[in-house]
Amino acid sequence: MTTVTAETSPYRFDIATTALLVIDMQNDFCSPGGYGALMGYDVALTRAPIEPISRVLDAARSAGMKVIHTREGHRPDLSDCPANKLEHSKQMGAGIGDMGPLGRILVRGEKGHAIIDELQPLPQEIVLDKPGKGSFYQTDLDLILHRAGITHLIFTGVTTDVCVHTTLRDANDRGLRCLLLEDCCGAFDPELHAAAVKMVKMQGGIFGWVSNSTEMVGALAGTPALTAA
Ligand code: C5J
Repeated sequence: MTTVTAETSPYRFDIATTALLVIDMQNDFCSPGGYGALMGYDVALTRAPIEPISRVLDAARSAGMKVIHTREGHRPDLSDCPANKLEHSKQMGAGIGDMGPLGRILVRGEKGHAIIDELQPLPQEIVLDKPGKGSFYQTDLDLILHRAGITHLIFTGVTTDVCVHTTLRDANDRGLRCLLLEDCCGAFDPELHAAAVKMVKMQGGIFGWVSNSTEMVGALAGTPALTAA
């Protein structure tokens, strides 16, 4: 059992039944010329978590923890892109499927859709493609977690208020014990990042626990590594 100092109480987990989620650290959200930047947002805000995530990833990999990366995006024919989402993106001047500096916006296989170079998945790590904000919606995440016996999820990625929060709330409803690492998440509006973090902690931790990369790396450093059976 590993314990991390967290709000609103210590977070206790076993490496074998815990997964690290790295949500949507894609060029479309984190790089100049991507979807977020084309909507007019500052990607410095979504790049801020790269270094802390990288440290947590290293520690989680060394400990033998399961790592799952997600990517938001759509099929090239946009047949899995709901009309409301498409319309909204066009209103924002960054139409899904339109050509941008990083290829077609939020389309699978394009440079913008790819995970940023700094956080590239290892070959054995799961990469989950999702059409929505939540990572459970129209994906096999639930099946993957059940099959692996995962009961605890550690949340990192972007954006705190949208894809991270939607996934965390859904995971909480499914009975998973969720820990958000606040410096490992970022949003296009710092106030919304702070509010999203605060929401997790309301009512004594209504959606889960909140900690940070330093506490998590420290906790993992003191935990014997899980070796493959
Ligand atoms: C958004 C996401 N913000 N990954 N997607 O549109 O949070």
